[in-house]
Amino acid sequence: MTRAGFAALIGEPNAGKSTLLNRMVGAKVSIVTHKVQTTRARIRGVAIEGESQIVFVDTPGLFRPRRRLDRAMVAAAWGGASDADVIVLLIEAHRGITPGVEAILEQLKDRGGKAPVALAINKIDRVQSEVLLGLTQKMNDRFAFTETFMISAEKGHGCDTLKAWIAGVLPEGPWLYPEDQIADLPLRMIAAEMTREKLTLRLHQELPYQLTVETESWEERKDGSVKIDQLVYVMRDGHKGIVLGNKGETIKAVGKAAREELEEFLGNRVHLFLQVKVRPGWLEEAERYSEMGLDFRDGDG
Ligand SMILES: Nc1nc2c(ncn2[C@@H]2O[C@H](COP(=O)(O)OP(=O)(O)OP(=O)(O)O)[C@@H](O)[C@H]2O)c(=O)[nH]1
Ligand SMILES: [Mg+2]
Repeated sequence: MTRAGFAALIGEPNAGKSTLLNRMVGAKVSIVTHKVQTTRARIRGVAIEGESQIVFVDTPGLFRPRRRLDRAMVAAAWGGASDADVIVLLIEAHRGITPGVEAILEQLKDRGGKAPVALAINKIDRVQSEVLLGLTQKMNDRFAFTETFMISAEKGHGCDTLKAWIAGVLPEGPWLYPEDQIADLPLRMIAAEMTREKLTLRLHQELPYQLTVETESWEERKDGSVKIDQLVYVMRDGHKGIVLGNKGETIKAVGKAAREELEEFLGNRVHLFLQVKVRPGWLEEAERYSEMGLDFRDGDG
């Protein structure tokens, strides 16, 4: 008897959803940074626990959207939750019940789906254990969670217990993916995300939110290596200069870091070519959204 289904990870930006997905899958499928709003679309990672196949759905953080991109991201996150067999709400132990968490709880109540909702208090490595009891109590007073877990997605504490619980509540049925598949995301998109992660880590302030990366071409060569061309879209000339850096040193460092990670992921040599393009209106272009795996129309209104 096998089980299979979707477990959506939701929460505020920076709660640790992507870190948890990667830990559950055992590979880096979703990019992680210390900045908010890193994940932009729904990213699926597949994990096996006993007879269960768990398809973890990493989602963009839930926050009050302003721009079209924000709205599309938040819609993708709630979409991930509504399709799921289990929902895991991540909150940060050291931040507690923020206004953002309150807002998510209100929406969870309104949406009233049938899927069990678990609470995962993440980053427990950052607090004294006394804090956790009170937080668990307060959260459960506000919402009828099926179960509460205390975890550190980064250090791994509590993650096995959470995984085993999810495996047990998934519906009975055949597995959804081949046994050896760990992600459901085109390689070209994974590659673009890796570059975007390196850019986000290196650039300051608002710039990472105003750029996007797309894989233009992917060519496997006879010697087994892969040639990848990517475009970095920015909104202004000034941004292009910042992304390139003095004598091109920033883009060079970004390209090197992304290439190394891609080589590890693919187990092949990679030749990565990055080009920066100024495109003032990219945030309003439907094609950019489909490249990101987002629905353009979700950004309307
Ligand atoms: N101390 C500590 N840091 C953590 C833990 N889990 C995640 N982090 C850090 O929190 C930051 C955000 O992690 P992400 O996994 O990108 O968070 P996210 O929820 O996916 O964020 P968005 O994609 O922006 O919504 C990163 O710097 C992580 O290293 C944890 O258990 N303990
Ligand atoms: Mg994320």
